[in-house]
Amino acid sequence: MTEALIVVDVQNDFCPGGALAVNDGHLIIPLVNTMISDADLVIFSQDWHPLDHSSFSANHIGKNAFEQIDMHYGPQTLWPTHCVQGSRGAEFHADINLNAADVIIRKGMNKDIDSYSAFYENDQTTPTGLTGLLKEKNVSSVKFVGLALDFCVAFSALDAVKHDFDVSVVMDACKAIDNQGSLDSAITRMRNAGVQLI
Ligand code: VGL
Ligand code: ZN
Repeated sequence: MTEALIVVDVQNDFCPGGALAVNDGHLIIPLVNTMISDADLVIFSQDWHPLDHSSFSANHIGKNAFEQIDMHYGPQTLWPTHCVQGSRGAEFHADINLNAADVIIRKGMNKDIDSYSAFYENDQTTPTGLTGLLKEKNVSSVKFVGLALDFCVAFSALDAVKHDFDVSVVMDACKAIDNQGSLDSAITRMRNAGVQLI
């Protein structure tokens, strides 16, 4: 059986200088590159939004970034405009070993639904196809690294547990946004779900 390394959203907009920068986001890159060179199967996720995406505060009159709104699928945090398809901010950081990626999964393309997880959009039902890919490749365990720990990494890890993969998150190879307690809450949810935090 195979272990997959899932490298979540190591994109310019989540690194210092980017539109939704995660503090010290780029500092994980050397460790992630080492892990990539040791992995059987390497999957990158890429946040990839249209400019009119409903998670952008700019698309809601009178709303600011980091406010919550109610979407048809539940509460949604509004974000600064980030990872717009084809923009420099949406590109992978220049130092990550992109050449070693076996597969790149894009997410967040549907303007009406945000997608933190690399498995499902935030409605929890629209799949990206990643589960099928992992099953077909005989993957039994998945290890997550990347940005941001409290959003896309955590949501992806929680979905992976639901599909009975053996799931771990390498904490030193992640950085968090940590907005309004989001990091503590993500850690608690992952622990309770059986994600190994290593
Ligand atoms: C992410 C917020 C919005 C992430 C993506 O990669 O963690 N967070 N879009
Ligand atoms: Zn996004």
